[in-house]
Amino acid sequence: MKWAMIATWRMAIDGITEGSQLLKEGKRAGEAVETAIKMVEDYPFYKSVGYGGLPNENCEVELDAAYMDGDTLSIGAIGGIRDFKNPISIAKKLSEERFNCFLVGTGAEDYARKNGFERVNMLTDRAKQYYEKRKRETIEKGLSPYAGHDTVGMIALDCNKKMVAGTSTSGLFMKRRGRVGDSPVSGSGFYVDSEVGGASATGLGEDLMKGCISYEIVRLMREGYHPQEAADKAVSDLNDKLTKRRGKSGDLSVVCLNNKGKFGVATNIEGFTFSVITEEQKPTVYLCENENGKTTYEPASEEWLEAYLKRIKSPITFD
Ligand code: SD4
Repeated sequence: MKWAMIATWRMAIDGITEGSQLLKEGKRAGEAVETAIKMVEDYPFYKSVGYGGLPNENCEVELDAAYMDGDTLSIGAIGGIRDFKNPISIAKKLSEERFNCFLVGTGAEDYARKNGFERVNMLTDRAKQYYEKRKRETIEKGLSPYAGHDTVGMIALDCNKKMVAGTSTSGLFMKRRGRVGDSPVSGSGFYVDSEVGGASATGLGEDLMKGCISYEIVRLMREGYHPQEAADKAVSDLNDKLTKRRGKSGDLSVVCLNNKGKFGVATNIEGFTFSVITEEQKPTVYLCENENGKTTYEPASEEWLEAYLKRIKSPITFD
């Protein structure tokens, strides 16, 4: 196995298909991850990443992203950045810094401006409509504002055996201003070490961070666990721990890849999907199920994929 890419959710499939072209040409994992995540960030109908991402409770889009190089262990991350087009590229650039490589809010924006990153209003009319709708529902029906969230988290392995991880998200819909989740936090939203493998998470950041879940998966793989066993163990251990000590666990879903190109996934929810491509496997979206701490998955059907596209583009209705 020479190269591979895996990412959370269906939304990453076009990105990893494009990114894998670069890997096939012998390009680096970092370029593949940046290219792939930028595609997710730029697509206006993915409402939890980049342009079109859902706003915070003040109707401001605040974005988190991270990039990690599995050879050098360099990390770049940003939290709560507003109105820059491609958070993943800013995070990648920050990973070149010896100091000050994790910046938040106005500091991250100053850095992005000074380094020539493109400024764009990231709030779309559609995201604003979702906001108005949710605000009304929250007031009228008492719904929890914290619903709807999906981070793109990705791991790539290139032909030089280099591994890279990247994440990008608008975080929780209706989050407090300044709230940062797990996605830009090393060990929680992502971790990668080319000597072992990498992992990335999606779900409720507040709970994913309680278990440093991505680091835990890489640690288990280093101990000899197959990626699938490592993913299942990390998710079910954290799920059980949170349930025992706090009465419940939030959504926890992960993808991981080792440096041999073998992957694993795990989830404690219904409906988790992931996208994968390897030298031996064409780009595929899988739907996951979890029973008694074991995750299984099967390829999404054509009907499912069509219904997905229809759903994400359908008009927002107010009842
Ligand atoms: C966060 N983990 O900000 C992110 C959101 C997410 O699927 O991944 N949702 O907490």
